[in-house]
Amino acid sequence: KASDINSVLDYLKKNPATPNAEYAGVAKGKNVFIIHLESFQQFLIDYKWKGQEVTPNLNKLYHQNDTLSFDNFFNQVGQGKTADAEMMLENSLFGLPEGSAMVSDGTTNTFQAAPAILDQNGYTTAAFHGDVPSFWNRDNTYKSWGYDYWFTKNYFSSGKDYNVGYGLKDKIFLKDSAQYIEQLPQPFYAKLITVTNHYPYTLDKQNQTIEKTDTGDDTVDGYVQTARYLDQSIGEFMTWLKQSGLDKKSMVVFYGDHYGISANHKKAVAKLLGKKTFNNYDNAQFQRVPLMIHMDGLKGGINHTYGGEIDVLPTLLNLLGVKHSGYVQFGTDLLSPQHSQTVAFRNGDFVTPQFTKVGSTYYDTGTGKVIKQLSAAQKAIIDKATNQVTTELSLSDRVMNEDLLRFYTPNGFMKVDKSSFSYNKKKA
Ligand code: GP9
Ligand code: MN
Repeated sequence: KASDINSVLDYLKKNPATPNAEYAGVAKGKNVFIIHLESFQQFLIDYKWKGQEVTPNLNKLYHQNDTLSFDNFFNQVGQGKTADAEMMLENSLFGLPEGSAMVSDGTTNTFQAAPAILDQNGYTTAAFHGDVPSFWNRDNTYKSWGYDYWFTKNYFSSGKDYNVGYGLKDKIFLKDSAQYIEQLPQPFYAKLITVTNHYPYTLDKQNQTIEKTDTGDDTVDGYVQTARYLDQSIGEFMTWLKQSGLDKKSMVVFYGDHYGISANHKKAVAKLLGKKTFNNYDNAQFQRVPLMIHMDGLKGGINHTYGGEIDVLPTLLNLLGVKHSGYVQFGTDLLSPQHSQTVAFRNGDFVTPQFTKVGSTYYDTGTGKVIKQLSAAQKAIIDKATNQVTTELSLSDRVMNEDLLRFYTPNGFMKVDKSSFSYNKKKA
């Protein structure tokens, strides 16, 4: 019922984080690119195999002065994988404990998502993906989120060997997307969802430019090859961006959506990382994914703040100078001095700069040692973090399950009219 949103609003009001003032509006009016790096984990950054960097283009971006890079940024997805990442990135709402919220609620729920917010701030909004429009119910969800355009499969070239795994190969996909992007009225918000670096990490011979790793685990060893391919596609994309002149007028955000190698492959991962073992603590740390915000003139550097996918939207809105106080967002600006560094995983585990919780075990995040006996002071900190994590997950679940945003429209926001969007276009 309508009043149920009040407990959510009360909680958010009592736990504010004032956005960083120095960075407020530094990207005002810029085009925004959201580049979804499929299954891309942070450990790949600067990772070398056979003496070669696996991802030289992303490494370069990571270290550039005008890139704000985060090295303690975690994926927080559940079963919804890519869909959960998208939900968090563009709504600052968590995915659900089971299934995918985009599938169960994307069609019917009311949202106050990034595309709608930016559309109402003068932006054109478009999403791009080289797969069918309906995967993860995107074709319906994106209407609820207010995307003006949804470019998929039928908009792009096709041919023998153009596809691998879940869709169009990234290089073709990004190249084909460019011709549409150049026609978008500016400023635009464009999300590009890559797919080649997806399990089971297969790639045609002519695109393999680095050897497979040698862990002997078939589902792991192709990962560096598809990651290298994705990296090259990003390199080509950045070259285009420069040639088109859009680099001067745009902010480009890169993020990894979730792990590429699951905890089922402990032995192989230990080998990749040059470690003897790989335990639950290591696996929690292994959930780091890239978040890099690149823009001409941006005061960048490697930022060590702990945060996760839930925090991206408030961070970006602050950079864009778009007001978002009063919005139902469970994350906070990563650059805010009051940003909470407790990173929730979907199952209630969490990581903070001090502690890592996996099930009923607590580790020292710095050393990886199990804390056998919690001191009173440690217990107090952990109880507080646990409370925060369970409260935020359950409040977010209520918003999703009970469609609570239909009862609340933030000041200055106009409810999205889903029926005004139609993404149908058949190949001529
Ligand atoms: C498919 C793709 C994959 O369209 O985005 O989703 P995932 O399997 O990573 O959740
Ligand atoms: Mn994914």
